[in-house]
Amino acid sequence: MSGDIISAKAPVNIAVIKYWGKRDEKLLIPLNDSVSASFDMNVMCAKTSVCARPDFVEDKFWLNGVEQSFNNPRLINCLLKIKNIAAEQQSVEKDFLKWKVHICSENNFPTAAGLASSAAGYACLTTALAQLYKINTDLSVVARLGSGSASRSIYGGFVRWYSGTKPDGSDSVSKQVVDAQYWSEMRVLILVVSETQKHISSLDGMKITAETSELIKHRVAVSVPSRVEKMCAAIKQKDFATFAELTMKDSNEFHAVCLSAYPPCIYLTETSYRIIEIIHFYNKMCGSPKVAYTFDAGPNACLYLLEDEVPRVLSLINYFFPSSNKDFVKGLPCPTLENVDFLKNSEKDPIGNDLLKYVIYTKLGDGPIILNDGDHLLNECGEPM
Ligand code: 2P0
Repeated sequence: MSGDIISAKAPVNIAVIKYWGKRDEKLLIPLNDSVSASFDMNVMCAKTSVCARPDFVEDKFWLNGVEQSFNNPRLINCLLKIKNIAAEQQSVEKDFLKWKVHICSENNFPTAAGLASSAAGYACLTTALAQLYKINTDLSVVARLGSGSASRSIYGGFVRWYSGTKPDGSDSVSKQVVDAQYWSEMRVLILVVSETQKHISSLDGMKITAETSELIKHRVAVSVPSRVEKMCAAIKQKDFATFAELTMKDSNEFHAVCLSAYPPCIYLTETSYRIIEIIHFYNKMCGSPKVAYTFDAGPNACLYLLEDEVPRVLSLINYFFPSSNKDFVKGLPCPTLENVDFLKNSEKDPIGNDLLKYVIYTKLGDGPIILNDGDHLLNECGEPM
């Protein structure tokens, strides 16, 4: 057995039905089911290389070019789980399991953008390690041990993560609802807002909310179960109006629940609220929902819309949030913008200059893949390139 290097890449996902709250903090088992879409890896992805060798003296981990402590329980849990499965399945020789590993990961999108990188990162790490140790198992369960939302980045397209009922989390798995090609017109605009505020981490926010909020009980028992079923049906029927309404209602309820924690978890900013108003104004003008917003544990908006709406919605954003950034729209090629005469008659003024840093334009994409030789982040000695 040689010290082969295995490399993988995995997608970012943004939920349309949010995960918030754990029923097991160590096993990262959620209180409720959630639904997300995985995005095109050509625009945003995590990449990871792994290698095990007899001459490595310790386990090592580099993230975005900086060596990190390996003393991270989530990282260790993922690695141990994979080694235990490999031992059970006798997929590699016993000695191989004793060799130390080197792990090198990077994201191709700025962490400063405040976008969840742990989901793509742990899905990628799990995919690469599973290949290294030649195991055959449901990787959504292993990725979940690194970060809950990573469970969903194991698949492309729309994905449902089931909370499950078993205490050991073995039925808290993700499954694909439809692949990325099924609703190929779906597009995504991520509006990265300029102001940075120090906010509570998802880990702490979920804990405070689960412990102190009365509203989360209603969300978990009543709202989410029926909304998840309606959401999966809307996706399968490509019913955009229903999809959009459910997405916005779930985002709003999630932030209301966060605000009902004590002390409250405040993630939205003035700019976030202005975005919400603009989208409702636009949808009302169109006569039906054409764009859906959703916000994670931070102020950035993620807009879901169909391809033919992109030029008009980008024009709308340009009008309300004028930017001095020459590279304002990143990702997929920016379409020619449309004139905004429809806004000039509406007596709505621009909101303010440079309130958005930039916009990432992307679409749905496939699940993780193993990369070819020549695409590694580790050199032949198992050190970062
Ligand atoms: C989600 N978020 O469904 C929700 C919505 C943020 C808001 O999953 O502690 O990094 O690693 O399980 O997955 C972010 O939380 O938390 C998240 P852990 P995670 O995408």
